[in-house]
Amino acid sequence: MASGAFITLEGVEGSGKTTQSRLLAEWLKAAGHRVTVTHEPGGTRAGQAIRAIFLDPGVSLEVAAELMLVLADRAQHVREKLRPALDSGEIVISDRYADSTVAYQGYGRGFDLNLLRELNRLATDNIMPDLTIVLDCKVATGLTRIHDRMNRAGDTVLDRFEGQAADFHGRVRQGFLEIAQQEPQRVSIVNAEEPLERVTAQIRQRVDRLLAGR
Ligand code: T5A
Repeated sequence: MASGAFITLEGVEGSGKTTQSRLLAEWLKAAGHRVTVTHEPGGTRAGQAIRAIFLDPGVSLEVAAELMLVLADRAQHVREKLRPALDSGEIVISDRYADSTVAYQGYGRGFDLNLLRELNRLATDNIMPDLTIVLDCKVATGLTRIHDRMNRAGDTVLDRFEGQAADFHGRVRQGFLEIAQQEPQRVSIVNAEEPLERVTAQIRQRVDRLLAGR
């Protein structure tokens, strides 16, 4: 049985997961916790290779192949990184995890949700987060942030998911909201339209509650 705490951040593109994962880790470390920050896909060496194919807009993938890739990434990630860190008592923060598969490949691509839950069970080895924060914002807000970030970096190429139509991203957003509705004990929604500091404060409040109850 894992003894650390497992926190995931989920949400649509550009909702602020990467930024908030970093800020949360800094805050927890300053409070004396041992923390691992990681992400999916790509949290391991094998995962980095998978991520490169998974996101490459020049690679055409059948949706079943897309699903298998992200599950392979997770299976490796859990066994190589997440479980050892949790077993050693660390707080693990993952930028995306199993809920992303339900939202993107289930609600977005149309895969059977029960089948995805079974496959997730295999990939995760039954390790589920103690707390999941869904950073919820309008699809347009997130995509505008991505475009602004790309402009600042002089980047012009959207990845395979960023380039999907708005209705795909709308279904993904709906997926996250429904997951939160189905599992209110684990999943908490934070309004990611709010200014950065306000979002950070909301996340800290929920993490404080989790840690106080342990
Ligand atoms: N995927 C993944 C699946 O299809 N199935 C799966 O099972 C899994 C695990 C991963 C892709 O893979 C798909 C989903 C994804 O499409 P990725 O590159 O890891 O791709 O992309 P994302 O996880 O979507 O991460 P992004 O970097 O695109 O977005 P973030 O992390 O949500 O946003 P962040 O923190 O980088 O912020 C974006 C910009 O907005 C600003 C930041 O400063 C930054 O410039 N920002 C704010 N601005 C104003 N107000 C706020 N509150 C802000 N918060 C952040």
